[in-house]
Amino acid sequence: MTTTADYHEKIPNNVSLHEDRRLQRALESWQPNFLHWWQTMGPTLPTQDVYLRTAVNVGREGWAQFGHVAMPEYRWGIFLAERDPGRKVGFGEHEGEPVWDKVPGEYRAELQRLIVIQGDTEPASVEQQRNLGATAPSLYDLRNLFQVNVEEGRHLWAMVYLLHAYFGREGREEAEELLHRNSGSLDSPRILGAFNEETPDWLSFYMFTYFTDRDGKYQLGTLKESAFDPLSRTCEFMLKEEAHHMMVGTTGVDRVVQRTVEVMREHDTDDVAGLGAIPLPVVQKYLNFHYSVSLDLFGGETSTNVANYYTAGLKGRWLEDRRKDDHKLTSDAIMVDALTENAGGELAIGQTEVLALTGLNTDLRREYISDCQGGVKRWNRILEEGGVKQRLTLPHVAFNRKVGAFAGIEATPDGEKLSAGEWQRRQGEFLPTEVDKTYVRSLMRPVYDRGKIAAWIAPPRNGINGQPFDYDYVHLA
Ligand code: BYC
Repeated sequence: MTTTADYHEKIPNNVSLHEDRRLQRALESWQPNFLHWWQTMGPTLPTQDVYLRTAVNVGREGWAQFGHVAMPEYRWGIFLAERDPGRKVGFGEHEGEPVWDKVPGEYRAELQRLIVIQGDTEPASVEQQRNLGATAPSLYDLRNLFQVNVEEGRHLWAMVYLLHAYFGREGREEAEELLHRNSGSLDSPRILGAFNEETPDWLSFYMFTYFTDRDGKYQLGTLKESAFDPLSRTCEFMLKEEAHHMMVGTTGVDRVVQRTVEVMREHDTDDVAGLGAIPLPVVQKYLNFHYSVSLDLFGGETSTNVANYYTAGLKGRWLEDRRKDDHKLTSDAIMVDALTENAGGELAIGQTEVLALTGLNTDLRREYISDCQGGVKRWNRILEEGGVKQRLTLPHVAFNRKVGAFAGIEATPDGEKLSAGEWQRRQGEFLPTEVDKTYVRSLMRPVYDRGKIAAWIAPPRNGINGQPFDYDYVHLA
């Protein structure tokens, strides 16, 4: 069982931090460094307060308390989901054994690596989004941005807690490094590619929260299966918060598409660029970019790392307990995307059979892809209901990949292989060009009046926590 949350401590928590003075002191000495990082690398727009959801405990009542909060005073806490005392390892060679409360020595390096990679993404996204407040399309959107930011900060706390509590001096050093690497830095970048890309405008932000936060959902879903119980419980609780981030992305793109359709119909034209809306081909190019860099986040199609993680019980599959197999996969096979030789001896986009264990990144990426289809279906429904004939699509898995089987080739969004020269000539058809980005940025002017919205996006259908759209979600400084 978890203890009741202690919200009066310097670091709110439900892990009985006060019972371990050394750990408490170590985390309390990391806290000012975190706050310094937040002040220097976090949101740049000065605010008095923001209508935020704060987790004060993990139960039904506790994890979503709403109120106006001055952001630097947000109570970033450490909250793990309730412990299930009978929980057993669900897969791999330890299947059926009790889960672990401590880190087994033989898996220490691997677990630390997984936690560091997860932890590295959280502050990275805050850094990527730090300037967006200056161009928010409404107070509602501004509040959602800050909600996402403070919760990514809390997710960093979640990983830092694990590093401090279970990985000794090395863990403490890694926790420091999480504040020293920075998104896009040439000297010390963030670990994964997508987290070094810019998020310079709100269309990028919605695409990021739809596609890249959704990678978070799937990666956290596999770490929730972990035999290392504190990691599992942390991820379970993080997933609750993650749902809101994806809602921001899903409905954000909904609203962009909605507004574009309205302007297309009003003026009876597809060419809405001069009319203050975002043309559908530009939306498609942004989608192509964010989807393809997010596919890279799943690693290679085949990976011995992932096979080892699974066999050891460190990282499971998405919804492991619903899989109808032996949960060991030692004699199973899976088809994965690959470059194969065609009859003429040329490399072609194809598939190949590999051991199911080494294909686990592919298995997870496929779950993710089918989830992503849901958004495209939804956006296309808006197009259909608006009476326009264009449709959005997810590009082919080989398109614009920098990691895995297709990293060395170029392909169109339809999956047609291109030579390097053709790619150079044609990539502006598929990915946002400087002209597209400049146009989108030109639309990004802040709208900070209550109940008002920028002209390139439709208002949301619902406000936050039952409040109306014209609520005072943010008080600017
Ligand atoms: N960029 O064996 P492979 C989130 C490296 S998002 C750069 O295929 P593996 C969030 C890889 O490290 C979720 N490098 O990799 C979202 C390896 O290096 P080494 C984040 C990459 O281990 C929005 C080599 O290439 N959580 O929470 O099977 C906002 C060979 O690769 C990349 C996690 O990812 C890349 N994209 O799979 C806020 C969970 N991909 O060992 C938050 C933890 C691979 O040769 N991480 N490499 O030096 C993992 O599960 C795995 O490490 C990965 C990679 C899925 C990332």
